[in-house]
Amino acid sequence: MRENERPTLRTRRQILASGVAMAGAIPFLRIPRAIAAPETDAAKLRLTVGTRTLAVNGKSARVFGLIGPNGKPGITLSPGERFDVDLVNQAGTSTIIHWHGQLPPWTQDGFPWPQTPPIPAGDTHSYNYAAIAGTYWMHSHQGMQEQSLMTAPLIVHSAEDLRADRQEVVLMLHDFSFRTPDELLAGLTKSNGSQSAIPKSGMDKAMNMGSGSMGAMNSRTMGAMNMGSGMAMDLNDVDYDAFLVNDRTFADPEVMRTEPGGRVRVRLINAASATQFWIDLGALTGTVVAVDGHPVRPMRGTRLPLAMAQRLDVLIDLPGNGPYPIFAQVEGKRARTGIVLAAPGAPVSRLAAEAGENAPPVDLSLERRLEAITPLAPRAPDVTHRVILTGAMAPYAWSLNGEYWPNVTPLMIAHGQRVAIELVNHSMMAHPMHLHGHAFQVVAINGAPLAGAVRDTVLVPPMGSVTIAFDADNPGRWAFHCHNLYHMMRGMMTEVRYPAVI
Ligand SMILES: [Cu+2]
Repeated sequence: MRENERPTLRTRRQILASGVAMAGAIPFLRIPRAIAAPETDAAKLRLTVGTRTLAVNGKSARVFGLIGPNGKPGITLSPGERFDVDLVNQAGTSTIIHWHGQLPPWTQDGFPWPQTPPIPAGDTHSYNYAAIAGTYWMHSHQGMQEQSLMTAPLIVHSAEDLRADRQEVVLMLHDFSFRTPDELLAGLTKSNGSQSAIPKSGMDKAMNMGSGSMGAMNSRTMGAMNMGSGMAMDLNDVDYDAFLVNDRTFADPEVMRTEPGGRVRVRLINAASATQFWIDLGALTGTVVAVDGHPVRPMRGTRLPLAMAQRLDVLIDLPGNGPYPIFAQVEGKRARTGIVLAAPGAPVSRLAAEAGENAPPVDLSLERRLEAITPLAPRAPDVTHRVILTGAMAPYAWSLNGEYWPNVTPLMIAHGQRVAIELVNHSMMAHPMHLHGHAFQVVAINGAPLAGAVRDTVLVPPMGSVTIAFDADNPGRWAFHCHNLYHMMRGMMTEVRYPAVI
C-alpha cells in the first residue's frame, strides 16, 4: 500500500526504534545487551533509496544506495522486531526492493509483478511483516539497479546473538565497474559480432557447450578445472575494475578494531552481480554456524566458497592482537579484496591486492558437508519439478527449461505440498539459483541424497545437478532465478506459482 493512501503513517515513521543498531559501513557493532526485545511493532523505520558517490581506485563514481534510519546502509532489527519499514524512493527513478531470503507475504516481496508494480520516483511504500533472524540483505529487483549497488545488509538479531555477546562485523562484497551495466551487458551480448536476440520459445540444444573460444569479453577467465571431456568451465563473465568490501578496495581496506583475544561473528554477504569468491581467513580458523541466515551444524574452516547472493556466518576467536586480514579472492583469478581485524594499536601494513595464485572455481565442497540445525521433517515430495539450466557465453543467452523470462511456464505448486525441484545444469557455467519466499533444504547433489543446509540460494555446478525441497507454505507468485544478474537479464528466471492467488 502506498504511503499516500495511509497518511496516518507519516508521523509514525518519524519515530525511530531507539537503540536499533545498524550494520554496513560502520567498522563493527557491539550489540547492546540492554535492549529489550520488542514483541510487537514499536516504531516504523525509514529506509531511503538514493544515490551516493564512491571513491574507487582514486576515481569517483556515482552509485545507488539504501540508507537506513541512522544514516548507515541497510537495516538491523532486534530480536522479535517486525520488519516495519517505510521505503522512501529518492533514487530519481522507479524502483522496487527485494528482501533477499526473508519470508514475507508475496505482495511485500519486492518483485515487480503486475500486482505489485515498482514504486514511482518520489513515492513512499510501507512494509510490515514478521522478520526471520539471521544474515540477510536487500537489493533492487528493477532493471539493472542492483548492478549499480542498490544493495544493503539486512541483519535480524536473535536472542541468542545477544546472549553470545560477540563483536559483529558485516562484510558486504561487491564487484565494481566504471562502465554502466548497460555497457557491460551490451559487451556480453555482442560477443559473436552481432546483437543476439533471446529466442522467444523452443528448447535450447541441451548440450550447447561451445562457449570456450568465443569469449564475450576478452578478459573473461577460463577455469582451470578440466571437466573430463577436455572442456573448460566458464568463469567471470565480466572483467571488473575493482572488488569491494563495504565499498572499499583492498588497497584501502577497512580496519576493524577488535579486542585482544576478541570473539567475533563475521557476517559475509556476497552482493556481487556476477562474481564468486573464496573467503580466506588467513592465519585464522573460523566456525561456520549459518548459511543464508539459517543455522548449520558448526563446521571449522579457513577457506570457504561463497556463491553470488549467498551469506556465511563465521565465528572467530582471535588468538591475539593481529593484524588478521580476511581475504575474499575472486574465483579463477588472483584478484582479491578484504578487511583487517586488529586490536587497537596493532600495526597494519599494506597488503598485496593480488594473491600468489589463481583461486579455483567456487564449488560444493562446503555445501556437501553442511547439515541444517532445523531440517525439513521427513516426508516424500508431493510434486517434483525438473528444471534444466542451459545457455552459453556465445550467444549470451541463458534459460530454464528452454524458456526465457518473461516468456515462461510457471512451476505450479499447491499450499501444503512438499515440493522438490531437481536443478540439472547442462551448461559450462555454475548458476547460483535463488527461490523467493521460501527456505529450501539441499537434499541431493549429483543424485546422491544429502540432509544438507536449509538456505535460499544454492550453486548448481557446470554439468552437475542439485535437488532442493521445501514445504509450500507461502502462497503467492514467487520468482526463481539465477543470481548471476547478467544471466537473469538474459532470460534465466521463472516463476513458482500457487494457483489460488492469481
Ligand atoms: Cu546463471
